[in-house]
Amino acid sequence: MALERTLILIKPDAVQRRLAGTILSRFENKGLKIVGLKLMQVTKELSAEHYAEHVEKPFYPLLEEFITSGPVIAIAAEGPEAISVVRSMMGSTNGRESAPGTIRGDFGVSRQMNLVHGSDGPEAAAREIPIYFKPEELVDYESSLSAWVC
Ligand code: RTP
Ligand code: MG
Repeated sequence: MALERTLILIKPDAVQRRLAGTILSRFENKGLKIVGLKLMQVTKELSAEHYAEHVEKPFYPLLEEFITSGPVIAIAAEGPEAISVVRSMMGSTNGRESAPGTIRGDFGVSRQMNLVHGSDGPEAAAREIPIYFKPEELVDYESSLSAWVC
């Protein structure tokens, strides 16, 4: 059981829809530990760095427009196999196809405005967390809950 860190973004649609607390609660209730958190505006440059794998794709201009359209909440979260745990809690990309019980399945019907991002593997997490957080913005602390949820 690997202790992992992953990057979560609460995307602009979720912030605008006042769903940020609801979404953050799901991750907290699951037992993940918040080690970094900030409200921030994604710039075009940051979007291109984060979504480097998609920059040449036909949907990228709309993705850029969406992800820069308002603030996001960036979260670095830690827990056992946190990367796959977060991905499964998010659901699949398109809200219409995403299973009920997942965040995207419960709160959205859009393929693009899908509320949340999560790193899709260990390499992505290692690349993405430093895009959003300086080392000193990640907080190491003991959590007694870990004894009960890990
Ligand atoms: P994410 O990277 O944001 O966690 O989402 P994902 O892995 O589920 O989906 P991905 O394929 O990486 O796509 C990144 C984001 O681009 C938007 N998108 N639009 N065809 C389209 O119009 C389209 N496809 C993807 C979504 O916002 C998606 O989350
Ligand atoms: Mg992705």
